[in-house]
Amino acid sequence: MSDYDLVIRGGTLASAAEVFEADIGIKDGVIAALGRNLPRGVEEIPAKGMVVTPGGIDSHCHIEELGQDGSVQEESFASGSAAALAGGTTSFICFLPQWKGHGLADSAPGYEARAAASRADYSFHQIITDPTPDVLRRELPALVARGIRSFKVFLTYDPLRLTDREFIEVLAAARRLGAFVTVHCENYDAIGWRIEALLRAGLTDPLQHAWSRPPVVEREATHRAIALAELVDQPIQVFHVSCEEAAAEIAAARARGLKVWGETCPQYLTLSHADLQGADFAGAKAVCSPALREAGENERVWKRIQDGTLDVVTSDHCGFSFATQKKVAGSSAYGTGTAASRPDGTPVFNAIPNGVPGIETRMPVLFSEGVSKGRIDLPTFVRLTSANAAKLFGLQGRKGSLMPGADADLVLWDPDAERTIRNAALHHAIDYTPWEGMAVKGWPGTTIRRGEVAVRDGEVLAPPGSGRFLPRGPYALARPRGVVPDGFDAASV
Ligand code: DUC
Ligand code: ZN
Ligand code: ZN
Repeated sequence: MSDYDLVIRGGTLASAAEVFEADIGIKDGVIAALGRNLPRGVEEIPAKGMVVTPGGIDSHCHIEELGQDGSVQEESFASGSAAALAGGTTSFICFLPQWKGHGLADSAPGYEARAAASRADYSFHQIITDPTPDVLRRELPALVARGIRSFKVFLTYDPLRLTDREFIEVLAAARRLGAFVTVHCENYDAIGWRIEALLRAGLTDPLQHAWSRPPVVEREATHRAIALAELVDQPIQVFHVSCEEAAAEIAAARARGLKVWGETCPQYLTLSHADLQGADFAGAKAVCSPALREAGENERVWKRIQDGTLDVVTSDHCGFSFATQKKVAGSSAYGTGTAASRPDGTPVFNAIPNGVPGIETRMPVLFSEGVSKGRIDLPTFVRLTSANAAKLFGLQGRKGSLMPGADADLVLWDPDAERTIRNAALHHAIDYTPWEGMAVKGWPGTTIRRGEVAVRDGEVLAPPGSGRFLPRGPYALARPRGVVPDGFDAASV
């Protein structure tokens, strides 16, 4: 009888630390051995000339979220996870909504059951919009006990944002529970003030979305989030850093020894104000928050990847189809909530739902723009797309690793494959991609999830419901430093 169910033979393996030639032996869904000339497996996949990386972890994506107004995001767990796997992502962390005025348990009923349709493995960050004493003292401990060990808070968006006091209460609850906090950093009042002035001036195009929330708005909120996390002594990750000004705040905090991390997304590495313009309202396709910046900013964000300040790249996949949502006045939690339309029926900039679809293109765009163009090496690519997310969110050892004992989540890349990104070939439910027509070098041909071939030559084989929920237990990185002002630990009383 063979030692292995599957052997990936002769690939160039890229881990978070090194690149080396070896076979991978897989047994019962986990990596059993790495080495040269492993004995034959029941199944064999030749990988000579291929680069083999851990399967991606997309630790920030919005899938099938249920709005308080009864709306359901178009991207379902079945379609979003097909897209994830086709792009090399084998696990993702999406969001459990909390509706304002509701507890956690009675928000978005049935959401976890919907997630069970996923083809990729998955976990949740709990969004907290209404941190009542019952949520903080009763519901959050129960949630953490179920393995949902990270929270997301917004410092902007009307139905979602927390005041500073509420944010502090969430940080303190996370500290007591050994949970991790992720933060959307933009200044709510500053954005509101700019929006009103832009509308008064008759400036309503998609580009004005960026004008309504310039980098200083993100920098201020990033600084404040870090300061409040320091006050409470709670580790945080700043989500979707779009500009040098915000990244510099994170670098300064890390230099002082604070437990602060920064994430960015392919849109902030490749797109700019130019993408917010164009005929037929095309700029709406690139409306997301934080907003895209002026062209030179992309390279400054790359520099913050290269110096390690930004150490995770996620998609922030948040799909709204162009024809049915972006182009039509309506309201979304991810907008400023007004539904005003212009004479031609297109919405004013602040009524365009915020978000871009990118769960499938995240890894190929980063591989091409990063590895193939020489901006980053393969181990950095692995850290950015899986290994660091595993560390930050309590999945280390299980996911994002090529070490024996880890789940056999693997991607076989043809590093020389040249493709043009076309929405028609993607698997998501959204009617466009902001990377339409982009030429990329390097493509994920085969994706293996827990030892099974989930995607072969672009064909998704993993059925809906084959993904597993990933409960997350306590881990060192989420522990506080033990440094509080005046030695008084206000969170513990
Ligand atoms: N930003 C987006 O663009 N969409 C979803 C949420 C967010 O913060
Ligand atoms: Zn956000
Ligand atoms: Zn998001």
